[in-house]
Amino acid sequence: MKVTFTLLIFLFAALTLNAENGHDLWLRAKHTATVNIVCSGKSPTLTIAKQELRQGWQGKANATFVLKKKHNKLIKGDGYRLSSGRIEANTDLGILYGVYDLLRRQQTGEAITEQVENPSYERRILDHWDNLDGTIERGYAGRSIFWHGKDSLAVTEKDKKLWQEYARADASIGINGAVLDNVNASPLVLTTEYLKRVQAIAEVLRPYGIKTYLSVNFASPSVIGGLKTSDPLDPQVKEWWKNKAKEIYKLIPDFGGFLVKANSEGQPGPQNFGRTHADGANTIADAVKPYGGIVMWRAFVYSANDEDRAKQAYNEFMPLDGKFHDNVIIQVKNGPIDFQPREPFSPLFGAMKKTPVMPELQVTQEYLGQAIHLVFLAPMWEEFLKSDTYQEGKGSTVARCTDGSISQQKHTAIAGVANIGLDTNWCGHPFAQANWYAFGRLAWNNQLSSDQIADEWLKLTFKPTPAEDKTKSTVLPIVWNINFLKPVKRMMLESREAAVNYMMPLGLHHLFSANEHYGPGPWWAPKGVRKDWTPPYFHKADTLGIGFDRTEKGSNAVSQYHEPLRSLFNNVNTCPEIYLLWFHHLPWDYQTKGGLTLWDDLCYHYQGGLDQVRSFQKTWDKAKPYVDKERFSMVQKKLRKQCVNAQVWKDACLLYFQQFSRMPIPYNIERPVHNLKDLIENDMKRIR
Ligand code: BDP
Repeated sequence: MKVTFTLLIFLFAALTLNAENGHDLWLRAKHTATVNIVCSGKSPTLTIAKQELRQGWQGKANATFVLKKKHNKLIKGDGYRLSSGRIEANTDLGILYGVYDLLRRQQTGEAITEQVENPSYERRILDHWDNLDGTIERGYAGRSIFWHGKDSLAVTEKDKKLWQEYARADASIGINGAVLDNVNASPLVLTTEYLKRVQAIAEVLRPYGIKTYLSVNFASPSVIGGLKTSDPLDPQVKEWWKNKAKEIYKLIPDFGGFLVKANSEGQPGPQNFGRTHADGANTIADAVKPYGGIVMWRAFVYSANDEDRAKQAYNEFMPLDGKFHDNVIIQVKNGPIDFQPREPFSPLFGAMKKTPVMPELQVTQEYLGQAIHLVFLAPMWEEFLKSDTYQEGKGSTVARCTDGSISQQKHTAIAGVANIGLDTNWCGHPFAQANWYAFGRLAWNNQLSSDQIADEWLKLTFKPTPAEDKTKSTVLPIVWNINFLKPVKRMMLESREAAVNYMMPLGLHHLFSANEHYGPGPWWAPKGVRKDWTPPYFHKADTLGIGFDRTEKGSNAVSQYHEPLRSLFNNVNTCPEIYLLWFHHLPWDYQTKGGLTLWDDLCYHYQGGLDQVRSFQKTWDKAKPYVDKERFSMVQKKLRKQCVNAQVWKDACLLYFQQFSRMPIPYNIERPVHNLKDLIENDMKRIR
């Protein structure tokens, strides 16, 4: 009996050993050939570079490859020059990045021509919204990899192993910074016991070129420092920040700096003391300046007043342009509201001319199906980065307004809110890993296309067929099965538009129920909740029509955009239809470009989104022969749920809006399968 039991355990262990759990991300062990590395330098980073090259080499067997630190004017920051036999860089980290690029090219079959690769942004940062108790705000992949609560501040070997794997994954795609705690920051993170843990994390991240940053609570001087005030102009407060910075830099000499959410959603800030955002940012920035640190000051601010929420950040920050010290960067979310499935770019991009501005993207899919829906975000970020602000004439894209190509900037940066947790596969959904990957790749090169990123990720993440021949000394050329690659890539590239279609097409936004931001709740407006947190504030549906009037006749948010955008958005005939109901309140029978009524067009979009998800299910089922069974079935299950959800979204929105439009759902569209009353009641139950 005992023997059989042991045997069973053994068999189980043997089976699970080979089970694909997704933990290896896009960094999979592969068959390699030997390579002779010539590298005279020595450093922890170079040791990693050599080891990676040895472990991952897919070129000719016994080839010689040179890694060389050499000053080259064409190479910027941690950029590098790559050729078939050599990587040159100004820094050790540049060499490591070159190695990862080379290995990626070898594995995906991309050409290795002689080229210089420079990063678009100096700082490429993941913001972890991790709380010190181990929970993660808007995290959908388990608890924090950094924090486990006050009673487990001691650093374990397990912690360190995971941090190292995390650092390696980040470095392999060019990420060079991590904010370790939530923007809704606990003052405790600045106490010595927590800083010690930050130090330990920084030590593991350092050889991979990743700097640590912290989100800080503006009231820290009074809350943990015992001061009477946190007024940024108070000499004692200034002194407190200086001493705190000194303490941090002693522990972490390469500490990156602070991220601050101030006077936003109830967080304390300089306005509590009658001071401006600039006063607040400058005091903290001065404290880290002697050590080369920066302050990323968030522009995500809005109050519950009568002003259109979409206008408030611009109104508050534009008058402060030029008043920030030179190590402050204003961190602005891609859109003027809040990481919606689709928003036009925030008008602050390009408009602040004397202050550097950095984009904040959200990798975690708070508003895009969380870790359940398959939504590849690169197309959304590409759309954003390529948006023309016209601030300095045609071609002033958001990318160029933020990466220093339009105006000289001392610092450039981009941040992404991470989707990483303790789940074995890091991100919850196997395809959510692609969003982490895409963020890193775009931060490195903001001109990359979504197509290329999806292509790379698929090739690195799933095994090629046919299998490699392990008996040969040279690695066989990899042949990608087009029956897998093409349709799955197409699914990824369509997935964001699909989500827009079944959630909030034609410029609709923020139709989510409650604070979960997952399911639909166009009706959701409980008593006592701030108006600008409820969907009716955003869709403004009534019997006359639907949409938020942001034209000159409405909130005039259009005026915050540079011409010709201002006029383009203001005029319903020229406003791009993807932003139609973002900028206009229109009658239900308004004729859209395709000659449909607005109501019919909405119906077709919702149905279209649902149909797209169904087609993704088919695509994925057909991919079965090419994918390991674990990830295959996980994605299959999640797609089923996504499909059920898309149906709920369609039914909820159409049945709710139909009460106002009083028009029939076109007869060639599937009938709803839910009742509005049930949807609303279930929604309310779930919230309670
Ligand atoms: C919203 C999130 C909230 C964040 C906030 C922020 O719902 O949890 O704290 O943004 O970015 O998207 O500060």
